[in-house]
Amino acid sequence: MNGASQSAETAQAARRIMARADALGAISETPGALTRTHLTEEHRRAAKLVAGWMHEAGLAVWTDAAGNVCGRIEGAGPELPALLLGSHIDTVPDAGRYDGPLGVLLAIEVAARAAPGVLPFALEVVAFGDEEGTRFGTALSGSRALAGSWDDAWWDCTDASGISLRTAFERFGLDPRRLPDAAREPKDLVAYLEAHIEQGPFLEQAGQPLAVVSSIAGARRFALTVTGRAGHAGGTPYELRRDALVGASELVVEIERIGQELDVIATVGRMHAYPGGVNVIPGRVELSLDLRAEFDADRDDAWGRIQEAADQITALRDLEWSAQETYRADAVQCADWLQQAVEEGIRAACGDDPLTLWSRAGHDAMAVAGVAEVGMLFVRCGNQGVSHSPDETVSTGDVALALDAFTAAVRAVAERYAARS
Ligand code: HGY
Ligand code: MN
Ligand code: MN
Repeated sequence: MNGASQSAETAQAARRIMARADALGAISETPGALTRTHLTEEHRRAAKLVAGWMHEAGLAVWTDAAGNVCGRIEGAGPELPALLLGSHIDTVPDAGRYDGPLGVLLAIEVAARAAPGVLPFALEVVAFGDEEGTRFGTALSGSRALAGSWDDAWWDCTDASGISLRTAFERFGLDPRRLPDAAREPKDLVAYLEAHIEQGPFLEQAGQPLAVVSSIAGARRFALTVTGRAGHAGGTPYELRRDALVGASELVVEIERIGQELDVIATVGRMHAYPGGVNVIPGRVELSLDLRAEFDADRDDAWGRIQEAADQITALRDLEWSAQETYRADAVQCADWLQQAVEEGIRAACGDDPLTLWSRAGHDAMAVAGVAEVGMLFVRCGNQGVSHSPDETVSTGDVALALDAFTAAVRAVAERYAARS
């Protein structure tokens, strides 16, 4: 493993990473915006590009039974457990081009630097196909398959056009019956390291390029429904209205107030009023709720307060409300020894002591933690840390530092692992 001494090579590799992020960013199912979702033809094209780059880096490449693209170089002996590096290549709608792909591209460059037969473990790279869950609502499904925590209920999830995950799997050329083959054994994995953009403003505010990640916030997501009575916009006096949209709107503002009071991150990302006529009082509103916090207990306290608020608001307005939990992933701690290795890597690349941040965003590392210890490296986002937006940005200089830090972190993991063995 060569480190920061080859800054010319690092700078060239960083430019290659940025060019490849642009190439992936051009593969989209929505003209004029970047949207690339699970098991689409765009996913297939992106996976093919990534597989080719893994091959160029000298990795043996395959697609696992869940559609994740995988690559491997052997260590200093046959069939050694693998240190897994990776992230995802799917996106949210109208996404930025670095959320996910940057981690995959950094991992490929680190693997390309690792001479086969030298490390005390094999080195694997994985490009997960469904971290966001945009198409089927099945967040982390690719990494959950690898971790052996796949939920068979997902097979019947459908996309906006009614295609089930099962059908999409088969059309993609995958056999749902073989899905369990994607699961890895703990004995076959040393650990998992993921490099990812911060998706927040803290590194930019601190003037730092990289950070160690201490933990990943647990998230709970709900589909809420507020029900009133549809009516004529002209003929219905206020005192007879049971307006679901006004009630839902009052709840949305209260959700934000509770989140701020309890220091919990609460977001309503989607809200639809039905029947949707401009001259009809909405009789039903469906809205999403995404709740996260550094500690699960705080997140769950906020959910309790939000339920009380919904009861009060709907009672006063003669409305009803209901909730269905659609996603839950509890907070994950990054292993101390991996945090130390990432910290050592950042110090080797940047010189000074790095920041340590907890991740407000969810990551595949949350799922992989079910089968291996995990560590993460954050890379500064520009534009006040904006992400899940085409304004998402990173600098080539920070990517170069991230590559040297990630390389040195893998070397530090190898030293610690060899000392344990
Ligand atoms: O929602 C998240 O935090 C991640 O980007 N999927
Ligand atoms: Mn994301
Ligand atoms: Mn991501």
